[in-house]
Amino acid sequence: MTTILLSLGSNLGDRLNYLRSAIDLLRGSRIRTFRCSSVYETEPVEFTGQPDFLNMVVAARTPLGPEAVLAAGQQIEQQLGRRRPARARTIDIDLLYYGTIEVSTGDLELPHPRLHERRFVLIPLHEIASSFLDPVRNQTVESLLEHCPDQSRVTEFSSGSLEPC
Ligand code: PH2
Ligand code: MG
Ligand code: MG
Repeated sequence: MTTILLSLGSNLGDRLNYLRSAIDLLRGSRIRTFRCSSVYETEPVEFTGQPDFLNMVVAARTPLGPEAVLAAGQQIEQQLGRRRPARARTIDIDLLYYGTIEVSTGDLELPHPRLHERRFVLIPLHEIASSFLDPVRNQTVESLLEHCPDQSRVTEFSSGSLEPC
């Protein structure tokens, strides 16, 4: 079993319900969530002219390898009606960390290469894993957040965990 951290985001339709459904479906694919951050409403980063996102981070344990986690996430995105390449999405599931492993292949880069530049990731991540040590940047999440240059708006949308967590 490996502990993983995932970032979830939605900016289309019933956003809160898509987050909730994604957690349910993860649990049904051998990705057992055990800790969820609060839900945050966040200004789109890089994508301008898009609706606001709801974002959260979840910690899970899984027997699956990193490629299988990625595939499970993509399957859930499809099940929840995500249409590529549109930028607005019902659900986006990104693998931030798979334990402390470092991977760099075509599809998979771990830790996630841009997480330290994104407040919409770091703020919920900090809520549930502030002392986690990023193996590549050799800094805790706490320190990554402190040094993050991003100033985009991130506000608490609902405190406490979503139902299935
Ligand atoms: N995801 C992106 C790009 N920009 N901005 C916010 N606020 N939240 C996201 O989840 C997000 C984004 C790429 O997946
Ligand atoms: Mg993403
Ligand atoms: Mg993604």
